[in-house]
Amino acid sequence: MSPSELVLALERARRRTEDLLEPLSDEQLTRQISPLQSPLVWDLAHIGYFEELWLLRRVGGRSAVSQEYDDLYDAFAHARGERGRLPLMPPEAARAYVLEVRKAVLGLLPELSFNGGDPLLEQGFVVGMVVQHELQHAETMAQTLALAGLPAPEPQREVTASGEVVVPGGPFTLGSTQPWAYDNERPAHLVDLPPFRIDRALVTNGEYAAFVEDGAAAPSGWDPAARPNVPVEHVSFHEAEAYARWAGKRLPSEPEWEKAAKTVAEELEHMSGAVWQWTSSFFDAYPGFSAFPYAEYSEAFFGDEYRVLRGGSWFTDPLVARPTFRNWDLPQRRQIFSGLRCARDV
Ligand code: AVJ
Ligand code: FE
Repeated sequence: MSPSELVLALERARRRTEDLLEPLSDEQLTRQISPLQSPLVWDLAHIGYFEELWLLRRVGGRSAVSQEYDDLYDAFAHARGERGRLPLMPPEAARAYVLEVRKAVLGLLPELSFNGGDPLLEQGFVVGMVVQHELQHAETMAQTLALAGLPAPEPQREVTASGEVVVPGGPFTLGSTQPWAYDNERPAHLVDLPPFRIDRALVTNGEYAAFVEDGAAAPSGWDPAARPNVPVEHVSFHEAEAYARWAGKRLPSEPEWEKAAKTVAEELEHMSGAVWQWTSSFFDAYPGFSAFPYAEYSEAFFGDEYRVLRGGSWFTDPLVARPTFRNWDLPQRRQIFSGLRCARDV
């Protein structure tokens, strides 16, 4: 990526943040809308804080704008549901802060060398990390708005495909070697899978309605009368797994999902751009993993608590929604834009 492409990526992420927040009142920005989500003004200032920390302080060697931000805007210092009680910057100050940081970053970028052997800078990695961080928080804010009953407009995405694709057995490369891939996508390595079948289509509201009528709980905020041919959204891992079992199928494992995305993508509908797709896999390290550049992005969440989602939602930016990108959440969570695609053994 050239320096001007880095600037364009930073600006694209910022536009998505601003598009979401611009119409909102100070009350909407500062309110603790849900215990599962931060107040929106926290996400905004945290976006600026992350950019300041990595680009201005770590890379640029600048001193901190405010020592207090290391506590207030560190994601590990306070639970999401408690952030509304912190002495956060009010919206106007948060807007001024993110703008101040961005102006300094745009001044710094031309001074940096992106091919001088520093792994943080190599091919713009740290800028890509800041861009993807902002885009991911924009999606988190879109989830918060949906919980507040102020959802961002979703594009139409009717399910039209049906049937299954057989993915032949054999080895494929799991993971990424791309310069902006996260540590959890590395190292790329060969995985040998037995053959499996995967559905061409996502599970729709109409299909899920039949499962609900059969006695299952309805996803929160889910309107069975609305758009039966649209992918079901806001289902938890437990619900997704139960649906697949009820349908005589199962969830794909994470390697199965990625193998399908890398080998039969053109036969499958909505691999990204509709809903995140639950897999049966726990979020864990690939063999040979090493945390880079900080353990709190991925490593802190490895283990048997979090399940992996793949693909990307209608909100997810293409800079994030690559076939190797790994998302994760707790199995009971359904505030994310999550649905499912079924698989089964051959
Ligand atoms: C990858 C979406 C699970 O939101 O917790 C944002 C992304 N990491 N700031 C999250 C993230 C640090 C992360 N997810
Ligand atoms: Fe963050």
